[in-house]
Amino acid sequence: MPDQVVQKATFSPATYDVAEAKPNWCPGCGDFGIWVAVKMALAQLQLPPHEVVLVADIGCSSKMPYWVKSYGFQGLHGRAVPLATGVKLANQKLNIFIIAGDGGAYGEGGNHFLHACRRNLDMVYIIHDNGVYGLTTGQVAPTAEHGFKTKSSPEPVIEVPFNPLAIAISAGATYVARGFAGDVKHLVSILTSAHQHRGFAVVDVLQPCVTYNHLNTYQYYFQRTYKLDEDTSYNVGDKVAAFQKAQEWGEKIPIGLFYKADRSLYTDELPQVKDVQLAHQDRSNIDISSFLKSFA
Ligand SMILES: Cc1ncc(C[n+]2csc(CCOP(=O)(O)OP(=O)(O)O)c2C)c(N)n1
Ligand code: SF4
Ligand SMILES: [Mg+2]
Repeated sequence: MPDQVVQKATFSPATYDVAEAKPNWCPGCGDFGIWVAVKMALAQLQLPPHEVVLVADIGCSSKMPYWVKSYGFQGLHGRAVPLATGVKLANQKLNIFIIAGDGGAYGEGGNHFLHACRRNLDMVYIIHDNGVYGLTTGQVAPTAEHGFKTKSSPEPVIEVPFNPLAIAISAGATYVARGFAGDVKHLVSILTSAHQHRGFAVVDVLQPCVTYNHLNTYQYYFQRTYKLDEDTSYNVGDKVAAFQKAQEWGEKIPIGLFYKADRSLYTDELPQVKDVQLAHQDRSNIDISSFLKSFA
């Protein structure tokens, strides 16, 4: 009998399709491009669906796990990071992608964002940056440009916009990038390298909301974005240069990898998990009754 050849499982973007359901985003929404890019990146990385967890926030963008065949978990608005932290601490073998909108990530979850950057767990944070609270019909989000008007804020925005990349770099994120939902191929390469990075990877994605944001349109970004990766003189290890680059916005908007650094993971040093992961620890003989009694 000839030797049996064990075929290695191969995954294509279709592996992650959910046959029963199709996304209900508005036609033309940038969320479609990001959804396709996520599935293409998972395939490129050859990640088995049962080893992937999409931990989502609340919002149009955060509906993505409904339409990706993998594990999915949706929490409260602004609270995807702590949920993902719990999942990662329990089982470091899982490949975690946090899916959130700019409102959840930088507004309601802004504090979690800062501390996740300095904590450095091994996961990818994908922020759908559309400048508005899409699901609740277009109120201004933290990245909305100065002077931007919406129906809920007819007076122009007074604040300067939140700068996610500069803040992530200053707060200690070890991988900081920007993609564009209208350039799926480029976004796939960012998401793939973000996952391959050992540490907390922040990927802010420029995402046109065709219904509520008539300023930051596809055309707006097509005219302005350029690829940082094509500038051979740019050094992704130079933190000061990355911070400076993150200030560039207007006539020209860089996309690509801004900053990358190596630092030990939170889980490398956390005594409870550094040798044996929580998911694989023996829980059969744990008696918590005296602990519970202490609350009586
Ligand atoms: C704690 C809490 N506050 C407010 C809401 C209402 N709410 C649901 S989605 C949303 C805005 C979502 O905007 P964003 O996070 O930018 O995602 P998008 O819809 O733009 O993708 C808000 C305010 C909520 N669900 N929970
Ligand atoms: S409201 Fe905006 S973000 Fe939400 S699905 Fe429609 S286009 Fe997309
Ligand atoms: Mg939004």
